Amino acid sequence: MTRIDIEDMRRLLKLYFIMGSVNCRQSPEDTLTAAAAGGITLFQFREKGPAALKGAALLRLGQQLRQICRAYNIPFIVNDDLELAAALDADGIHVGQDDLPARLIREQLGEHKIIGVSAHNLTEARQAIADGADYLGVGPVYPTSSKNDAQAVRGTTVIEELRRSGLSIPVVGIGGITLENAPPVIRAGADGLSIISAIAGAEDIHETTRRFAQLVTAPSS
Ligand code: TZP
Ligand code: MG
Repeated sequence: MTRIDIEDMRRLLKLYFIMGSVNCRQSPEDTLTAAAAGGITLFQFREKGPAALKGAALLRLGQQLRQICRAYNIPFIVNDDLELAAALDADGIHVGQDDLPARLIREQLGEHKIIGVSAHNLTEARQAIADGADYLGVGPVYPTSSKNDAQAVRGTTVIEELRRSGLSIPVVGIGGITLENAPPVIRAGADGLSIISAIAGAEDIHETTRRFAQLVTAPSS
């Protein structure tokens, strides 16, 4: 099997929902179901932090979320953990700069799995591309409280810089993105939005997701 097509990857990134149990106000299953019905295009299971599930409970939740993604035909990405990704038959994995290099993951997973890498500058972006990343997560665009060790806020400058430098790899903006501040992220050259709290913490997840979906498909965005 071959690498994901670059235009298919761009489409999947349009509304990329990320979460784990700690991010949810309702049950993770209900949260994901509402977001899936509202129009997310990709999902990442990111179970992090001191209260994160482990062992059998982690696997059980992963299996349930995996199943919801299957039902809605939404590809399922696992954050960091190759073993968990394999156990859940994930469609791909997302890694940060402190995780296993994308090159080694590509060697292990083969061509057909999606590999995403977090990049904070042009150097990291070029390295990830050379290593075989299918997409980059670039941020934090805005202040975020969903990641303890987040790097400095970049605004949209890194995304603009990547595009100015001629890098055409699919890019998703991440960090503090809301319905109000999302449009500049797309205008800067991102293919989509990556969101935790504005969806997982929303009063009405389905409606909020629907609005995000409208925003990323609107001709003016
Ligand atoms: N990486 C950079 S910022 C961030 C991650 C995982 C957290 C994004 O969460 P939120 O709640 O959408 O700001
Ligand atoms: Mg990581």
